[in-house]
Amino acid sequence: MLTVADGRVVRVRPDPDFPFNRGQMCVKGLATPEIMYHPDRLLHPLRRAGARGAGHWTPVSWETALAEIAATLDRIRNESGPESIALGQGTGRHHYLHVVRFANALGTPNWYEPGLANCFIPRVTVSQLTYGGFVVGDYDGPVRPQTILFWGHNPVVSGPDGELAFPVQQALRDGAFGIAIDPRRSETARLCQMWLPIRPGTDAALALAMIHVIIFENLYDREFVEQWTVGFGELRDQVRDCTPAWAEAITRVPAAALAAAARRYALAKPSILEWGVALEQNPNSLQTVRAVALLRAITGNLDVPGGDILGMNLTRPYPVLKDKLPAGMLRKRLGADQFKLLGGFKAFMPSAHIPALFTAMRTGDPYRVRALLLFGNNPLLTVAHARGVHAALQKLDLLVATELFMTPSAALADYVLPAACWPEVNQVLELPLVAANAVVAQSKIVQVGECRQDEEILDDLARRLHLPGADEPLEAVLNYRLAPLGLTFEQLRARYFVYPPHRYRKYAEGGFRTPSGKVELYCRALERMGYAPLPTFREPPESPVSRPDLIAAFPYVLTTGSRRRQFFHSEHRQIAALRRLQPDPQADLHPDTAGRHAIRDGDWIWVVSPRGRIRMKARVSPDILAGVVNVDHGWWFPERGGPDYGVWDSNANVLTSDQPPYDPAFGSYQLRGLLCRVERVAAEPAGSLPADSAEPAAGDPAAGHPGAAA
Ligand SMILES: Nc1nc2c(c(=O)[nH]1)N[C@H]1C(S)=C(S)[C@@H](COP(=O)(O)OP(=O)(O)OC[C@H]3O[C@@H](n4cnc5c(=O)[nH]c(N)nc54)[C@H](O)[C@@H]3O)O[C@H]1N2
Ligand SMILES: Nc1nc2c(c(=O)[nH]1)N[C@H]1C(S)=C(S)[C@@H](COP(=O)(O)OP(=O)(O)OC[C@H]3O[C@@H](n4cnc5c(=O)[nH]c(N)nc54)[C@H](O)[C@@H]3O)O[C@H]1N2
Ligand SMILES: [Mo]
Repeated sequence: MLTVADGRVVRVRPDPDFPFNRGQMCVKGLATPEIMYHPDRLLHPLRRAGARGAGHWTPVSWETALAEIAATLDRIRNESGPESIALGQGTGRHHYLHVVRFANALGTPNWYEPGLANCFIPRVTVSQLTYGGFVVGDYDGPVRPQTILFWGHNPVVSGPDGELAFPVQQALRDGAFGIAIDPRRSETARLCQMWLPIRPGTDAALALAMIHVIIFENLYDREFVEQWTVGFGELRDQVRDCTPAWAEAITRVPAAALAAAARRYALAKPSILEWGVALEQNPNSLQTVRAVALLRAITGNLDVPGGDILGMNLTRPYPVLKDKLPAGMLRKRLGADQFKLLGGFKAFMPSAHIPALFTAMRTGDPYRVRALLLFGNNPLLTVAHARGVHAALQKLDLLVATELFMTPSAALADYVLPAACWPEVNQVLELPLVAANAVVAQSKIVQVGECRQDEEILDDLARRLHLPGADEPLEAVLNYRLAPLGLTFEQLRARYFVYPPHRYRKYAEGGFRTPSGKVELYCRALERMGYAPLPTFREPPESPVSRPDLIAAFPYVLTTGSRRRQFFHSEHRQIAALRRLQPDPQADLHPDTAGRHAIRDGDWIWVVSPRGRIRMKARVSPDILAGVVNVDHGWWFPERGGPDYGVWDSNANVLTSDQPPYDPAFGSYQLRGLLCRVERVAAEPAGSLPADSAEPAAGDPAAGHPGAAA
């Protein structure tokens, strides 16, 4: 509930009658007025004055900015083809599909988002291939879940993709048995009865062993398996040797605990399986997500009350103008030939492969990418191998960033355009994402500065470039989506949300929406594309097992990016109410690990990977598997000023690599389960950094191959 006085939002509080958060709200939501009216908020379009990245800007009118940007885009598309113009956007924001719509209308296949291959697309695609639709936990139904298995997922803090933080805590309070598979005893794991600390990057092995226990101890749902699955015999053969002892040696999860978790999940039903992004940030993402996905099916927990339910898909798909992208352009999509489930015909939401796209910007291979339009994305912080990203952005003829705040990435732009914040935006939201069991109206209630919502900016550019669809107002798009509900956007605004009762076991009517009409334990569609039809485990390419040559220099396993309650990725570092909750970038390590280097809780440490080093504050506690180091991602320091805002000091993506091998289907790279070492930072005045802190540890700054230091 927003309180508005004199055209300003003065207070944001949770609505006790809203079914999704039930009168509770996260700290970031409560801080909305501070975000909206922060003195650093961008309020007017800016044009670069002087050298790129030098930090000099001239305020210009919208008319000037958009006319100049459109003219440059028009010239570039005529000279080099629309594929030389790329679009970048951030994670699932209101304007997400409008960016895709603009890209298709412009005729460029090259848009990206730093999630996708490394976030959500593997889960969505695997769900579609395996069960014919995306699934989410059923917390609001007539039956309470008995067991909740949290796998690489910390929804108490991250609450992602379905506003999960509150219903999850309620279900655990109501007596559901919680199991957490996580190298850290996360905020969620602390509410669980079982915590299985796992070596990062080895989740597929654990899942295969759980399937083994469930099949060979006869704990599976025989009736469901017989009637509603294909390939059970093949799956049984596949996991025959994946014993708990085999998995213990790989994952470090004790065999007995693993078996106990499998029994509990299979027998104390209904069970929800909450899976997180940790399963996708490794180069075996397809098979890791597949292995975990099959657990739901063999235990009969699909689309039952209190289990994992198939989405209701209440709205029509967003009109992204897919047919406007010329057929020849599909072949030009960077990375699409290789990563078929990311960029190919069968992909859920075809996009470019980020490493291929940034390489093309940097080197012109296989063709030049000359312009990049960012809509809510801070790639210097959120894309792997930040130094390569930096080199790529420097090469562009045109970089435009639409943003709430100046960021290290926006600071390199030619134009920076002020975006609207959420209370300044009209959209239709589906909750949860992709499942769309509910539909909510997001309404513009105030105007701040000259800020415009991203969709409007895109439509304005589309009109100037005479693109198809440009004349359709946003409201018409929203009305089209809402048609199945018999509502217009104005009517939805008046009602606020639609949340009908769930229909369970929808498959009983027409079968699952897969080629066989059943759950595909054995997936022929994958086989036809050249991918393994049954899940497999592969050791991460950079790990103590794969790279024994690196162990002496990099003895610990590094995982990056576990979410913190007070920040959203690279956002909010300038918001005092949130920054106060965590002033410094944090690295978690076990007392055994810290003890070897005389590191105490609160010390500043270097975390060093084969590609570079970052400075973090040590948090020493037994709530993490010994030998694992977990670092925050997204850190920069608005208070240090431009042009680079300390982007090289504590940025986890200085440590990561964008080099192969990738997941063969999605092109995912490794952000979890890399190698590192830790060192104490010698005493120094607070806030200052040694001059060499920006130096990469080894190799060519734009190379970043895991072997570069070997
Ligand atoms: N090492 C490592 N890297 C990671 C991850 C990890 O775990 N480890 N996680 C990855 C994942 S899963 C994701 S999804 C990505 C996220 O990557 P991004 O989406 O790029 O990250 P954000 O910092 O959330 O958002 C970028 C910018 O959007 C701006 N913004 C916010 N709202 C709006 C809006 O409405 N309009 C516009 N125009 N701008 C807006 C913010 O000010 C911010 O600067 O990061 C990925 N990167
Ligand atoms: N407050 C806040 N909420 C957010 C976001 C945010 O930035 N801040 N980002 C949003 C986005 S885009 C996303 S994708 C989601 C992500 O939210 P989640 O899916 O919950 O992902 P994370 O918190 O990144 O990681 C979940 C857990 O995985 C553990 N982990 C690390 N490596 C591994 C591994 O190899 N295996 C296993 N099993 N566990 C591992 C971490 O310790 C962590 O506790 O959060 C969304 N919600
Ligand atoms: Mo994400």
